[in-house]
Amino acid sequence: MKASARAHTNIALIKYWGKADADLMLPANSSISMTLDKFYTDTTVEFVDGQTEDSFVLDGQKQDAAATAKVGKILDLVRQMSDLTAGARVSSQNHVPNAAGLASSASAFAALALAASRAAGLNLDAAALSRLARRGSGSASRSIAGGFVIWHRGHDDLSSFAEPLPVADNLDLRMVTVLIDKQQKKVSSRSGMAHMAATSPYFHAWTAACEAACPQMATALAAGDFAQIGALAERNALMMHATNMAANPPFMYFEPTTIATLQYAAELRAQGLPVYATMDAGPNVKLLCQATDADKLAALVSQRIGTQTEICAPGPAAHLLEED
Ligand code: 2P0
Repeated sequence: MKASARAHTNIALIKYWGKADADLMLPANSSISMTLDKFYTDTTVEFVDGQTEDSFVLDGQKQDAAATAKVGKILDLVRQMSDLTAGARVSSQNHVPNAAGLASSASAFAALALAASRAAGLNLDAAALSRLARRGSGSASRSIAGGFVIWHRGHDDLSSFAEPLPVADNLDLRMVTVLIDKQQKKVSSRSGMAHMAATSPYFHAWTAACEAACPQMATALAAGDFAQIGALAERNALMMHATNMAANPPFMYFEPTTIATLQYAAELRAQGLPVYATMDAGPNVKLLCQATDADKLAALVSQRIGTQTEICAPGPAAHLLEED
């Protein structure tokens, strides 16, 4: 009745930004991501006979009712699937430093889906785990798989899941995370994407562009075409931010240093260093490069922008940890 699991964070190359169904957490478009080796969440779930309530401890701190209810949504789905009624003790350790400016909901809900389902005696396949993680947070569907991952938009609960994408043997990508602001974001992903979808005249153009970009990105990954991967990713990220700037009222995640970093990436590229930028629902920038350039790029960016950087390689799929 107890299991522990580890899942890694992911960064989208073609983004999920807008829902088709907020209850089932179906996205408005398919998306593609890279799972990162450096950052992950470890979670232990134990269903306790006779316990009626769930409890949730994160990084040693007991969490409030709202955070426990989010975890409870996944636990309830697992209880339905396994005919369990017992409450659960959930304990998580985030190895996603706040300072990295990376979201942890993807790794958190992926680790929870795997640990909770195994603790309940279920043996879900990767697609079923991805669907379960999706119900907690959309991007978590992609953190069940390692390497490069596509989340198929689908049209219902069964058809919306993520799976690994084949990539060329010679493709050795790195993502350099550039810390620009450690503050909690002003507009959460969930509310930002809902507001954009409801008010931005670019919303339909955005989702159509993502649907067109996914097969192009899959082809570029399979071919090991780094320049095409980078160009598609950078353009997709900027397009996502353009949809937000066209919302009513408009909002944006850019800080002055964000722009400086984007411009520096373009400058380095013009000088012959192949690097492309992406960014998510916050001001931090992630730079895509080839493994051979990663150390040099991280050093140059730290020097010019004066911020902390981390070099990430493709990370593994979510997996069970040894029992205590
Ligand atoms: C992504 N992001 O594809 C996009 C790009 C942020 C920007 O997925 O409401 O935390 O829990 O499904 O998954 C962040 O959104 O939102 C996200 P919910 P989630 O990575």
